Amino acid sequence: MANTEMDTERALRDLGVHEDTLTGAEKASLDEQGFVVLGGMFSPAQAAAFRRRTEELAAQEGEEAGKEAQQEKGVIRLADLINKDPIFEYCFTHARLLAAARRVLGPSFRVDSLNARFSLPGDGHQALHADWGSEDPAEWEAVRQGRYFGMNSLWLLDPFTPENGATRVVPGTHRSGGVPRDEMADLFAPHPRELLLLAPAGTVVAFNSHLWHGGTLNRTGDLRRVLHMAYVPRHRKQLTNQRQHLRPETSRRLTPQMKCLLDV
Ligand SMILES: O=C(O)CCC(=O)C(=O)O
Repeated sequence: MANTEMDTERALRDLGVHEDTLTGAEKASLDEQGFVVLGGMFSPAQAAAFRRRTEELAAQEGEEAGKEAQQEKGVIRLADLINKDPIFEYCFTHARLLAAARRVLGPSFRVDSLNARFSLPGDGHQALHADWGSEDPAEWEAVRQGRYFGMNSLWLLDPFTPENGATRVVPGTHRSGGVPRDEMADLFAPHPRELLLLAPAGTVVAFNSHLWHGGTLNRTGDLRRVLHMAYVPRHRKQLTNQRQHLRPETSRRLTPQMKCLLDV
């Protein structure tokens, strides 16, 4: 059987995803708030290894860093991490994150992209936004009915503090079927219902791509580093076309389950 034909449910089962992989409270948080905070997802040693490797890549890629997907002023972005080191396989195969993706997207989804975003000191504030938009009113109606088109996650390589540019979220807005512009003249201003995600390194925050959110200003003298691990329904376009980007050395090391998740 070609790897792309492996049933996603089978791949998820093989990777340890079960009905009770997330607790009832975690599922309810994803459903109602649009995000869930998953503590202790990776160890301090793994956080240090992710920081080391992403910093090496940022130094190697220089001005080109992030170009495959997106660049942003005042921020270091890296893209296509899956092809840049086996260390990142851990991120797209983690059973608890996959269980969250299945909760939001149903059983048939694939990897969208794995990127990094480092807010530089004195920068990183973003407009409030969702990670999805469409010109098609029928798709907006689908969202209002609870059919979602993406799930993203923040992998905290540094703790999120009130000072270092923690991500802000507006709980429940994934269900609004609207955009921040409906409620705000200035998208960079605070939203009255926003909260800052404050958590230690090693935490992963999984969130519905329709949730209004954004990076905030890093007021410290240090980088604020996260990975963004995202999934989309299987029939939707990937931010990083995994078949086009797949390197021979990546292909050689991937298991059938990983190939299924990447859809390569
Ligand atoms: O890195 C963050 O804090 C959030 C980034 C984000 O929302 C984005 O780049 O779309």
